Amino acid sequence: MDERKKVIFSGIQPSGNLTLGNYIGAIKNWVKLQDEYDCLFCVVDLHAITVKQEPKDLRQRTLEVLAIYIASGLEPEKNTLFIQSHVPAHSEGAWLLNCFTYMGELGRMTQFKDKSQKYGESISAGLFTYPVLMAADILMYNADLVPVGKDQKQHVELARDIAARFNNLYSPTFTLPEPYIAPTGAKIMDLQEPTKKMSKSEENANSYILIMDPPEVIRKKISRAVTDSLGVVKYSDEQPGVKNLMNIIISLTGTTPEEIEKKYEGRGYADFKKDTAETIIAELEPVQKRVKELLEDKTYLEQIYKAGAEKANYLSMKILRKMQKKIGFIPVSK
Ligand code: AQP
Repeated sequence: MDERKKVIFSGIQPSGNLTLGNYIGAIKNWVKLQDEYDCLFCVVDLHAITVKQEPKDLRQRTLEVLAIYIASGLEPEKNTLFIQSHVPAHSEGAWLLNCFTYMGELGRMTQFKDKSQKYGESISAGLFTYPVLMAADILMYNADLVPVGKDQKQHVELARDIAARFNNLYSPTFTLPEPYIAPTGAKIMDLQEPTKKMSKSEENANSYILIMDPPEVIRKKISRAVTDSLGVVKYSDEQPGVKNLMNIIISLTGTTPEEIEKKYEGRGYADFKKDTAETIIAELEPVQKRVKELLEDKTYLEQIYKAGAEKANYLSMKILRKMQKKIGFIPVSK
């Protein structure tokens, strides 16, 4: 019988301060998976530079993301927690995989289409090839499952196609990864435009809740969240703003849409919004406190990312070497 635990890989880019969308759609689900799977969680700093980053901010945010992982409940003893740029096989693997990926495939990626519209002429080639780097992240560990929000499903499917292509061309090398989309919180929406997803790089700060937002800011942002003029708390696609706030409560408390609808029957939106804000605050306050403590103990964080990189380097180099050999590169003699 195969005793090997299934492997999970996932990561978040330190391209901005993390939002409640990242927390609910990614980290909170990861925490639930850490006992059952062999997990690698990475701060994907190489991905972050596909758009312009201030070096000082990038450094600070990279450590903050690691601290958020730990503070949210990812145990360093159970998981491999590391920083992507500390493991060169990601970049090297991405180059090799680039040569097995078609331009047409990359051009069809929704995220690229969205972002290229946003950045126009000054779009980097990195943003175009970003899904190949993501494929390398996943394939360098032969990950079975990749927990992501709905927005990233297409990228995991591309990683699967690239893996299958390589396997068919040479011989079985990669496990074909599958996206793992959690049943709730798969897509938390923008508070101002609830038909688009909440994003950390959005310019309007009222559009998102940050994991590190203080309670008074959370209350203000939720009170300003766009709803509608119907005045009924109902879980309906016709009321995307209300539905989004309900989804936030559902993901954080495990309650059901019916229970929420019943609770606020005939009460309008004021109490509903107030309670939504308090639910978020109750969830985030302990995380924020722990993040601050961790950021004051840089030596501890360093220990974690060094140990994580050591393990990730060992695992990923084995697969990279295999790829190189199959492609026909001459191995370095021992
Ligand atoms: N709004 C969201 N709802 C649910 N899940 C979300 N994720 C992001 N936003 C939401 C999930 O968080 C993980 C990390 O995402 P990422 O930072 O690597 O990239 P992203 O998906 O591009 O996230 P952002 O916040 O929108 O970043 P920017 O603005 O830099 O592009 C992924 O699993 C993602 O699904």
